[in-house]
Amino acid sequence: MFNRNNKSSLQINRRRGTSSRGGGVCSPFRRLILTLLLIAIALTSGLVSLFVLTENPDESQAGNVQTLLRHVKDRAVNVANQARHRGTNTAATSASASPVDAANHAHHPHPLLRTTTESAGNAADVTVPGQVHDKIDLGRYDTPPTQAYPYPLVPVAADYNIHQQYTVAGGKRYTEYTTGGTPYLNTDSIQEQSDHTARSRRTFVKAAMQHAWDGYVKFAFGQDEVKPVSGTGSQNWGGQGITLVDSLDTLWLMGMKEEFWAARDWVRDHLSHDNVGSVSVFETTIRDLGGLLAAYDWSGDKVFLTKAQDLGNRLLKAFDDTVTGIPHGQVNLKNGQNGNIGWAGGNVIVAEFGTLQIENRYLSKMTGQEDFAKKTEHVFEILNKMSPANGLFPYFFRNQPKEGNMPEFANDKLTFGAMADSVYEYMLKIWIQGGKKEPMYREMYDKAIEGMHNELLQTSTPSGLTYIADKNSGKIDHKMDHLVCFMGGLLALGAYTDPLGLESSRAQRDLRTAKALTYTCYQMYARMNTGISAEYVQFHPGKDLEIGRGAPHYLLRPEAVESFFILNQLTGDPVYREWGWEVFESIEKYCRTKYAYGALSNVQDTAGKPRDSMESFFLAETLKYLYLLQDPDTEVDILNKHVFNTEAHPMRIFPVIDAE
Ligand code: DMJ
Repeated sequence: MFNRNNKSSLQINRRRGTSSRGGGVCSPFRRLILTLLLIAIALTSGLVSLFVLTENPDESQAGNVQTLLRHVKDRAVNVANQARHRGTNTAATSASASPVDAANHAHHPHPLLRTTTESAGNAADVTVPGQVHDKIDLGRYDTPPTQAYPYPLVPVAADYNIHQQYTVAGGKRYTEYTTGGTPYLNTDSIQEQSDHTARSRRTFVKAAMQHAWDGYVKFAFGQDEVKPVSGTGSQNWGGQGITLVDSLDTLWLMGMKEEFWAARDWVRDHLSHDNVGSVSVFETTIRDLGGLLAAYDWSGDKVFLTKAQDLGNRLLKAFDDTVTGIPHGQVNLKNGQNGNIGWAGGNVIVAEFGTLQIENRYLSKMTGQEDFAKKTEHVFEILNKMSPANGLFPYFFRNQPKEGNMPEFANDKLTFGAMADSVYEYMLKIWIQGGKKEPMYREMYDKAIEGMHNELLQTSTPSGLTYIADKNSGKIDHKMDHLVCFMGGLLALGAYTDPLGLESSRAQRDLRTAKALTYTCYQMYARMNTGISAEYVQFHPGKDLEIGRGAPHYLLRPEAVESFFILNQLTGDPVYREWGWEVFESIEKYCRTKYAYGALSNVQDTAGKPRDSMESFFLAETLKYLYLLQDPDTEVDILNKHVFNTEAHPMRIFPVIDAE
């Protein structure tokens, strides 16, 4: 018990320069005995640890043993010094006097001395650089969850009619995920239930693909898009068969092989870029070139590679006549003429010229033609030279400056949404594609993510939703595009591949942001009447998120379900499958048409009819991610084997290609 007398003796001791609470002043003799005792304890425990380490047959530990010996010695000296200076504070001092403790508080402790109960904060100090993480025990990285996963995981009956039966509840479901923690234990039995449920759900996603594909085949086979309401075709991409090429690997991954080979025959016999006029270099690269390359990577059919090489050479003309090495935004596939987009004020867009590299590097790797890789990699060398202190790039560049041969920034708008998004994605993914051997890309990524945390990351009120705002001329704009929702998945992938290790404070920060942001994206769906997200949302104090002005539409975009898939594959948390299933049910209910699926004009209008348009990325990305999310048996492995381009086309990474 703390009483008046204790208090006064504490005060007295402090005045006399000691920190002892109850013992009074020590005699010199007692102090000497205590000092000797402490040195003996420290040396004994040091020798025990040394014995344990030298028993380890691993020769590489020798240097670490020496380090440990140094720690033991230093610690013993410290303990003696502390005892000399502090008098009788024996209990507290001896409790922290072992060399194990000393090593845990040192800057680079021996990995053998790591404990399993370290918090995220001090875990940074025990990182082993270059560590590879396969499966992660979530409980180690957050406050360890104790509660079993509480939501029912029920398989869907084969005769379930989503279109008729689903009613979206609306609202703030799963709030315990708001801050990016790990609220529940994922046990073997929960995993089994989730997988079992997923296997029944994936058949419905595949049926959705079948429905959309059938409509395309029936009304628009070989054309760019099918109009899902009127059942007609359209050549709005210059006649590149964009839906067909963009869908190839989705057909493959869903096991729709007959449809895949029929589409391959069309590519072989009819796909030609001879008469395609001016196109977007970015869109054609990510959809058409990326689609062909992934189809080649999965099937091994050379038809796709030959067509891809021809297309790649036409696209390279975008690099002609530019002194900076930054390509033009548009190129005519027929005659090679190039130019920048008028509506961008004659500028080029960082998300466009910064999102060509995965495809072109793969093309070089498979054909041996080096200029695809060289020209597109050079773009990143320039970006690296121009990189601002915070690693964040404004989205407009002048690739034809009035003087000199360096590009210039043409505005000061920062965003992880439209016009900048995928340049950050490619910083990380190019590094992964190359086997993590080109540090410049990873460093650019880490710098940008640091900048994002410092300058753009926000929290809403009242719910505390995490979002990445835009910044215009130094001023925060509290909005977030649906496009930004890819960042949840990207941040998680960055954390799991962090060279500092997943346990480092940087990776833990990024993983937490990844999960929190993905919850916000889920809320962008859950809070709407249709259960579907708007194109962008705005955040207002006290009101969380509202539909952005003039943006109540949904274009069948994939970014939120992309993050659900990545987070589920990396963390194993079944919650992402639940969210993905809700989104899928909403799409079935509100976007399905007689012939395919259509965009929505207003996500709050439950009586609204889908529009007569379906972008190819709905088949290439949205349905693919929804399917993979519910496919426990997929061969896709984003941690060890594959990299997805920004249009969801997975290709093997280079070390895997080299090994096979
Ligand atoms: C797709 O073409 C790609 O995902 C791109 O990176 C962003 N926009 C669309 C999907 O929304």
